Amino acid sequence: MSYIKKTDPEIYEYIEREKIRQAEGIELIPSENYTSPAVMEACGSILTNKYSEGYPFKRYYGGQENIDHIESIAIGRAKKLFGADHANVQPYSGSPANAAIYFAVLEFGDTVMGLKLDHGGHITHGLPIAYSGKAYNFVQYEVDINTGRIDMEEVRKLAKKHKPKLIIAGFTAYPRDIEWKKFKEIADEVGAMTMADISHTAGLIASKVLESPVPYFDIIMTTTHKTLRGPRGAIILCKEKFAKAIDKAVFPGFQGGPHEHTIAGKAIAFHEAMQPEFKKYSEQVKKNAYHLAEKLKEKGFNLVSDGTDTHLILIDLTNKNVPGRKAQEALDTVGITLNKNTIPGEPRSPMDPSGIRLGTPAITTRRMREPGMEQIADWIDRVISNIDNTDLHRKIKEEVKELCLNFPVPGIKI
Ligand code: DSN
Repeated sequence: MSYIKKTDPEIYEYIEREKIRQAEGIELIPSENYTSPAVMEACGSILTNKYSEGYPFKRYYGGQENIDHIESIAIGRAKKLFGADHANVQPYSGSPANAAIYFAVLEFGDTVMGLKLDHGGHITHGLPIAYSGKAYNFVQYEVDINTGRIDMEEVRKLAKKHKPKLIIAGFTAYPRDIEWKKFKEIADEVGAMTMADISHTAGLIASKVLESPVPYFDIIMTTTHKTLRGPRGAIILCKEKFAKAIDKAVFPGFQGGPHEHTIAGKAIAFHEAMQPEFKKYSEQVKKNAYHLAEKLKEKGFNLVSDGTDTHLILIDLTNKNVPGRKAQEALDTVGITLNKNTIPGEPRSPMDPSGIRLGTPAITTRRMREPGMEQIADWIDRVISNIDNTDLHRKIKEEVKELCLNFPVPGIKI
């Protein structure tokens, strides 16, 4: 950071502070992780200087003799990691990737099915005020309020009624396994295409800790920075018959020049994810989430769907009489970061919902194990049970810091 320190001390100061926040606090936001120093080197490399509109060996600018190889390696590794026919590694992030997929296979106004946002879906899966919801006719399915799980018979009924052209599965706040094969069967019954958004679980799927949609689904996308632990970005995978349409939709349909420094970071992350160590990591992410969920339940927390099959836990705080925002803010003060979240059938507002969402990808990267999960459940319980006790919060902050210093964050030395 010596150059930043000299050139821009103001920004340097905030990066330093953020470094300390990351090292001394517990990161439970389920969509966050600590990427490796190798990935960060690529993202901060001279590759950021280069324009490379087009695809490997078919570009609109000169000087591509290195970039073409980097992007080809990234494509080859993405295909191998997920067993896909085709990969596009250029999407800047999840939302542009999803918009490009719609642009590739739909006409504006076409009917699409996606999970409703407050039931665990994503803004790009048809939220009425978002681009997806405005450009396409989204029919939103829901989870069963009583079980917190997707009722596949309801999905089938809706599909038969609305005859969507595309069915989306894969979610942002759904703690349970997804029945990919059943989604595909329903799609086949109504002649719909299938799209999986595996942004949250891609690392667990790549490690075969969760089932993959790749054998069944037409198009699969994922961000690369969550359980996959790569740089901030996304990729699209698809069956060969969609390859041309997807590539055309990403560039020039939706994006201009690809970010080759990030693409190099993606290639490195895919290589890391193919190592035996990453499989062990993914297994532990799932074990930690299960253990944390069980400990939270013992302390009287109501979990949506009563548990988790993944890295993610959604708590309904209604019985604790503490709204999600207040819980998030109090936990922030002790150095435990998570996010307030809507619960299925949310009676409150998205800015102050009934729940909180947490997960284990980042703490597992720090090598925390089951005893750490017990400690974290205990802190969450003490903070939420004593929501206004700032003296206790100060004491817990010190305990959190002490534990964190025994579990270094990759790439952070303090
Ligand atoms: N923002 C991501 C998440 O937190 O799940 C989804 O885009």
